[in-house]
Amino acid sequence: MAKKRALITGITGQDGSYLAELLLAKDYTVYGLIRRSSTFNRARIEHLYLDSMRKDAHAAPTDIKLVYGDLNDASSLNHIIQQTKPDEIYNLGAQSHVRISFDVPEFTCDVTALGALRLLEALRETGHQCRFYQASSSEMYGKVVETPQTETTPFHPRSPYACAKVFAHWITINYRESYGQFACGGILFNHESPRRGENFVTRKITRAVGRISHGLQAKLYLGNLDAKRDWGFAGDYVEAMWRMLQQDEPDDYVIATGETHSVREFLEYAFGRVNLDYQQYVEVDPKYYRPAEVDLLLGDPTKAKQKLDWSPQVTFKELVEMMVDHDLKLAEKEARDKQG
Ligand code: NAP
Ligand code: F7E
Repeated sequence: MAKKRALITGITGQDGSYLAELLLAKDYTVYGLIRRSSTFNRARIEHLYLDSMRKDAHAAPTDIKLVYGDLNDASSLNHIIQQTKPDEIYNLGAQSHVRISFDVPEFTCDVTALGALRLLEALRETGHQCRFYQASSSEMYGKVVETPQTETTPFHPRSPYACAKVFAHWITINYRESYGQFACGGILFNHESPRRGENFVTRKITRAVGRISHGLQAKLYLGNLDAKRDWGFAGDYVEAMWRMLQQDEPDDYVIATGETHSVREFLEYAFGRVNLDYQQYVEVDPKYYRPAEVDLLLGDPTKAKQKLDWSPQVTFKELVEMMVDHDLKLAEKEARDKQG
């Protein structure tokens, strides 16, 4: 049987890197869309990319290829689809930072909302048949109208990012209904890992725990400590994305743990891991507040459990420990390098 081919947008991001690993382990040929950057930004996938060039006869080669394109550039998407002929497309590319989306709303919508449309249109125009995954988000629930949130909970987005995701989600459904496109929306609640971007709250906290423990940082400045999120592990969540595209019929699914915790609780666990009291180190800086906040998210993953046989494997406590332990090592190295 011919190898399956997958195209991942956002391959340089947290989820893209875990998904690439998963698909390579399943013997896919993986194409990753990368955009031009003035600095090298492939740290999360470097190990995979270097593996693919390894000459060691004993090492299994990985089949990953990076192609230049941009979600803001329709012609590049058309070209890449014709060139790579994927069986599956995972659209993970986005300007994904909620607070920053208030600073760059137009750019955020261009990439995050219209980027999805451009990809779907590229499929329609080229006539290329393939399965499509859209990275939808729990941020779409925003000012929640019910708890827990399910696939049928109405959306009330609270940021330009969330509004863009609502558009991308609905245009995905629209192309499914209008053109029979096999297109799925994965409504993923927050998921984190040691590869999480350092300006998201979990990683900001665990990086600070590492650096404070090694005397590299004195204080941690944060915004709203009372916000509650349903936090899972990114490695578990990319498995759900893949499972959605292996079903007989396309559908939308909530992917979540079914537990919610406040930023404050995250702080307690993270600083507790190194026997420190977070209250001695954390200060609130209103510059991290958002013009409109999402106070509480809690997902109900029952449908994913029943139809995809998916459930999260890593608990909240294990996730915090995994991230803190990783960032302690990173800080240890930073401290060593500083000493020369
Ligand atoms: P991330 O780490 O911020 O990665 C975003 C990716 O999108 C990066 O590879 C980035 O490339 C790429 N990108 C940005 N602008 C682009 C453009 N114009 N053209 C092509 N690629 C572009 O995000 P993540 O946490 O992995 O999340 C993956 C997806 O899931 C995103 O769509 C996010 O909105 C969504 N999501 C995330 C969560 C979560 O909790 N992590 C929850 C629900 C949904 P560069 O490296 O070049 O910047
Ligand atoms: O904020 C509060 C902040 O930026 C979580 C993205 O992946 O998940 C992510 O969006 C909470 C918010 O994630 C700071 O106000 C306090 O209530 O880590 P975050 P997010 O906004 O939930 C969803 C599902 C996505 O789809 C997004 O792409 O923490 N908070 N103090 C802070 N947040 C940040 N970033 N920095 C602070 O200093």
